[in-house]
Amino acid sequence: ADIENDLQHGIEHHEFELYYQPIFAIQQCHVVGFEALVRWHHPRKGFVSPNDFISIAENTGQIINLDLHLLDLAGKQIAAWQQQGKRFLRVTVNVSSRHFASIDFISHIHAIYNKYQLALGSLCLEITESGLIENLELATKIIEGLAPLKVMLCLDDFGTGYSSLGYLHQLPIHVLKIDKSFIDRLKDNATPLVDAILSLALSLKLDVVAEGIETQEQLIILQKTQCDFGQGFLKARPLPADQAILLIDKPL
Ligand code: G
Ligand code: G
Ligand code: NA
Ligand code: MN
Repeated sequence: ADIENDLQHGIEHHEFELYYQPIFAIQQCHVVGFEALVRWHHPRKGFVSPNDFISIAENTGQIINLDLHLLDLAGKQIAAWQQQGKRFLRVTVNVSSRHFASIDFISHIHAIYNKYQLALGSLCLEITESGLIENLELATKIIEGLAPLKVMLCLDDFGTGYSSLGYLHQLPIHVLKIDKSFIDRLKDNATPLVDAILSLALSLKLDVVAEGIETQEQLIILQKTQCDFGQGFLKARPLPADQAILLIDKPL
């Protein structure tokens, strides 16, 4: 209940900040965008990790308001970078799959685009696979409603959830993010599992992001595959916006 009260207070008092972790092209390592990751500067507890409040917010339903607040922050930041003349970057925001249970989500996203005059394609939404299956029909409708804005959809933690193969081709998604647990196991050569995910993505015409690249060895292995994009502490951690934007002008 503590966190529950604090969450609402925190939204109203601007205690949440988005950090931005670069996503880069796997071959040349130039930055193509960022994943936004929330940080909570709690007045009494100090820094609170998302792991300590996202699941609580999911359970209380406050995740809806929190995510919409964070989407607004991301929209404001994207607009600021666009006005500063920064080159096109796509920002990926994590959202709860709960949003895909209500058609209202379409108008919320349209409102953010209008408010900040965002360029088409500047937003990507990242969701976990399990939530989408539960709402497949409505989720499809919602994603179609976002298509005029060229909002992209990325399936997070791919490979860890349900066996996705049966419905994957039905989902109007654009990007698969290979879960870090598969990247951790990359040694000597690309593992069969990563190869399988890559060929699946290729046949479904999905982009692939390898998440959690921590070693040069992992990067080199991935550079020998068809993987498009990477993300991980090897090249860059999540950073405050003003530090993250300094990384876009040369390869990481
Ligand atoms: O960097 P990391 O500790 O930031 O993130 C931990 C977890 O919190 C991840 O599972 C991530 O997907 C989730 N997360 C981070 N930011 C957000 C957010 O803005 N909204 C939601 N729903 N989840 C987030
Ligand atoms: O659930 P989701 O995949 O959105 O969570 C992303 C989380 O992974 C964030 O907490 C982010 O900080 C973290 N992360 C990103 N890159 C790395 C990495 O290279 N190593 C580790 N350990 N965590 C990472
Ligand atoms: Na994520
Ligand atoms: Mn992930």
